[in-house]
Amino acid sequence: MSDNTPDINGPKGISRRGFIAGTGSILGVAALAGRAPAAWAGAAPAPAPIADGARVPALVIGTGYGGSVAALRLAQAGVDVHMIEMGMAWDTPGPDGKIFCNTREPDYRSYWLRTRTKAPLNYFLGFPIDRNIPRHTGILDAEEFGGITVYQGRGVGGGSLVNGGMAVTPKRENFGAVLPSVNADEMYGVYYPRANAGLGVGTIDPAWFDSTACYQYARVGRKHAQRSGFPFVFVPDVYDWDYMKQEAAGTVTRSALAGEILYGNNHGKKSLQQTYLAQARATGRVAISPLHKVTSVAPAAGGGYAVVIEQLGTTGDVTATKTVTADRVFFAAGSVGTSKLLVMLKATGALPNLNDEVGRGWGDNGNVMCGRANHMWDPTGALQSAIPCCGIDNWAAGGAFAEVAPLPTGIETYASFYLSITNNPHRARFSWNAATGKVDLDWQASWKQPSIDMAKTIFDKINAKEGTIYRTDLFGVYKIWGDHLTYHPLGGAVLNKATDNYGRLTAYPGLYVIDGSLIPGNTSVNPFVTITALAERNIEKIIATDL
Ligand code: FAE
Repeated sequence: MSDNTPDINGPKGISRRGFIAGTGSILGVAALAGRAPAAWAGAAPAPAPIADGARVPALVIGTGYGGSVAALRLAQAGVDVHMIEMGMAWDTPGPDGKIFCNTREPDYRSYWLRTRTKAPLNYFLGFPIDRNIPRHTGILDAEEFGGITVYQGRGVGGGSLVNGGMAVTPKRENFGAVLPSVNADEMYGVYYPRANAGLGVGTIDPAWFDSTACYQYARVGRKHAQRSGFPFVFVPDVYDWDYMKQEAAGTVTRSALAGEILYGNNHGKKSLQQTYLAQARATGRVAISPLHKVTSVAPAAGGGYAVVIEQLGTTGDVTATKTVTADRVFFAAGSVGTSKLLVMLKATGALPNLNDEVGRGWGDNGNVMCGRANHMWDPTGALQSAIPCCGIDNWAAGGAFAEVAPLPTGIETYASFYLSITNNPHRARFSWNAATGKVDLDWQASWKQPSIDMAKTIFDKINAKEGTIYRTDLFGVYKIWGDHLTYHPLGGAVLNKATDNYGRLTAYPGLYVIDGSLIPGNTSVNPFVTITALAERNIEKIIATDL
């Protein structure tokens, strides 16, 4: 078993205070499997989740990057923290002995409360590949708004459970546009290095890259980029590169090389469960309630904030409603989760004094996908590591940074596949819809056109040079662009606009935002290192001045 095997709640690791405080995920999987999961046999009973009527010094909504940084640093400063997470704990094997299911065989674990998968790449050779699944509190949420589907991770670890682990620090010359009100010297001198260290970021061994079969697709991507004169860059990742070498050598259980990624990696990836959250656990001051969803935050009569929480069963049913009181509340529910909560709380009168910037400034990080059809003499390989390791940088000249992404189908496809991050200027707004009782997002499908145009500055040129064409069979019947989605929601509670310059919701002392909703729509590269670094910066200030 690798060092990276999730052991977050193993018998040896349970702290006296209890780290994972929920049991719903365990019961749900046991019910489906028809037997008690092996990992829990002989383990100490799971501690009770947060109790109705509890009072806590700090409550963190969400267990993604922002929430994990906040919890760790608060705990290290001596503050007891309770984290509330709507998704499952992801610490218990299913009937197949694995915690996470494979991208090629999505099952009940794959999607958040859907009866049919909604794969980002939903066609192959022109045929739809989605399939029916049991409704379950699965790991990947494909949340649909009018003009865009937003993919997000659900569970203890947030997006780190489902993402590719690409850990990219933006180029310094681009930072002024990413976070205009933040001191770049401090970020590049202190907080980016701190975030990269905390996340366990590393880069592929270039010699191994040049020789391993599993990155043939990336070498083809490099060759094509360079022949068209584009800068090719290696991209750091949190995957354990030594573990991947052993996967290729056949000495350990395969994860990246077995197509695991979108619905979780059983080995090799250092998700937040292995990094920030493991460190938080070690303090003995952090508890987590999985399958608990925050639905309201409002000033409490005796000071602090009353937080209403729904406890969920694994079919999404509400099994209990609790009200707890927190001296401080950190909104870390992700760009969409935090924005939806704040917009709803302002509109419905729970937090009426939130300012009018709340809900604004949301962007998709300019995400757009496409594939290219290579010649038969240019195969990309049947064995493809699911973890991307390189990109094509045309940001300055064309407004696009393209990940050379895998198509880990297990067969030779002769396809090159890319996720581009582009400098799309459009920003959307979340607003409360009283008629439906839901929060809407006014993103328009047509707003992806600038992203397509920017991505074309790379791929039209490569196609012309190579004598190749776009694939038209990956997103529908004769559809070139995957322009219906984003993996990188950002904004909705923008720093220095909806909050002060450190994430404080100033109308309500003790309320903070500390996740991707602070970033105004684009980071020029993959976002989680910037989300982590900004959280490190902000929590340091908050601990120094507010506690
Ligand atoms: P996030 O990680 O989304 O955490 C928010 C947490 O809050 C989630 O666990 C939610 O379940 C939970 N939550 C939401 N609402 C509530 C509520 N009301 N009550 C309780 N809990 C709640 O937020 N980024 C990269 O930099 N590199 C990559 O390679 C990369 N690949 C990606 C691939 C995929 C398929 C996806 C979906 C995303 C990818 N991302 C990648 C994006 C990255 O995961 C994302 O920017 C971060 O996870 C956002 O971090 P936050 O802390 O903002």
